[in-house]
Amino acid sequence: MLRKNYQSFKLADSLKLTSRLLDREENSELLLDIQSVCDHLSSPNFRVAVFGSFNHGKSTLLNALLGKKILPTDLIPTTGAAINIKYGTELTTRIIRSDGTEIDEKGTEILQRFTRLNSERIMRSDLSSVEVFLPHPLLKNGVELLDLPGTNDREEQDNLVRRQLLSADLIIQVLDANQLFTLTEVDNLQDWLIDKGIETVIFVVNFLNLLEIEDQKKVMQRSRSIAEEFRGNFPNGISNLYRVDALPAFKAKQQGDRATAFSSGILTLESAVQNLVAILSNDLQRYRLLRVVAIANRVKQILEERVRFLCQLNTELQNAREYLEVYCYEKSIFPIGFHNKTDR
Ligand SMILES: Nc1nc2c(ncn2[C@@H]2O[C@H](COP(=O)(O)OP(=O)(O)O)[C@@H](O)[C@H]2O)c(=O)[nH]1
Ligand SMILES: [Mg+2]
Repeated sequence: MLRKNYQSFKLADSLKLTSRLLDREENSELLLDIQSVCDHLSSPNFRVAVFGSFNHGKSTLLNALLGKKILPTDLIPTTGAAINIKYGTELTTRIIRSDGTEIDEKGTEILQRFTRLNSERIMRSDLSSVEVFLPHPLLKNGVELLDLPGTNDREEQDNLVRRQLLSADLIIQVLDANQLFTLTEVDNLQDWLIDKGIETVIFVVNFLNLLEIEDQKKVMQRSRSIAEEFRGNFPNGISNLYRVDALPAFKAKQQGDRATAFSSGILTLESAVQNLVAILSNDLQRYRLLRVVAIANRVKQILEERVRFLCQLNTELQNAREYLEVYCYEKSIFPIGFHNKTDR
C-alpha cells in the first residue's frame, strides 16, 4: 500500500512539473483536469457521484437513497451546481462563494436559492462549493455523495460535470429507460470515463415502471449487454447494472413502506453501494493511480507531438548548416566564427 502511494505521488509530481511545458491557453481544461486528478490522490474521503443527462432522476435517486427530500428536483433542468453531501450531526447547508464568504444555514432550503439553474438554464458563477451535512449511516466513514447538473444541456455544465467525475471514486450513471444509452451518452461514457481511466461505474435504469412488461424486459436485456461492454476492471461477483424506480422509491422510503421500497430496487442499490464502497476502498490507490496514468499519457502524447516538430527543426537546421558549409567552401568564404560554431 505504501509503495503504491509513493508511486502515485511520484508520477503526480512529475506530471505537474511536465505540464508546465503545455500551452496554458490551448490546454486550460487539461491543466485543470491534471490538478483535479492529482489533488484527488490524497483525498481521505470516498466520493460517490451521480451522473447522467438532465431530468433522468439523479436528484430524485439521491433523495431516495437518503430517504429524505434533501435536493431540489423538477421537471425542468434544475441542478445548477455540484452539491456535496457529507456526514454531519444535523441537517445543514454550507455555501462558499468565490470571494471566500461563507453562508451556513439549517436545512437545505437555501439550495433553492443558490443551486438552481436560472430561467435561461445558466449556472451561477459566484459559487466555490456547496455542501450539505446530515446524519445518515451511508455517509459514515468519509463517504460523500455528489449531485451534479445534468449533461447534454450546456457546455459549461458538461465541463463542470466532466471535471467533478475525475474526483469520484464510484460513479452511478442514471439512464432513462425510454431513451437508453443515446449516442451522446455512449460517447460521454467513453470520453469522460473509460478514456480517463475511470472504471468504477454502475448503471441505474430509471423510469422502467412506466413501460409495458414486455418493453421492460427488452430494455433490461439491452442494458445488460451494454453494461457488460463497459465492465472493464470492475470487481468480480458484483453487478454494474441496477433497476430503480426513483420516484416510487423516494416516496416509499419517506413513508417507511419497506415492501414498495424493495420492489422499487432502491434497497438493492443501497446495499450494492455499501458493498462497493467497502470493496473499492481496499484498492483505492490503484483506481486513483489509473486516472493519473491516463492523463499523464495524454500529456505525453501532446509533448511527443512537439518533440516531432523539434526533431524536424533539428534536421532542417543540420541540413542548412551543411549547405552553408559547402556553399562557403565553394565560394572560398570563411566568415569568422562560422567554423567554430558548426564544428562544436
Ligand atoms: N414518474 C416518475 N417520475 C420521476 C422518476 N424519477 C424522477 N422523476 C421526475 O422527473 C423529474 C426530474 O427529476 P430530477 O431528479 O430533478 O432529475 P435530474 O435532473 O436528473 O436531477 C422530476 O419531476 C421527478 O419527480 C420516476 O421514477 N418516475
Ligand atoms: Mg438534479
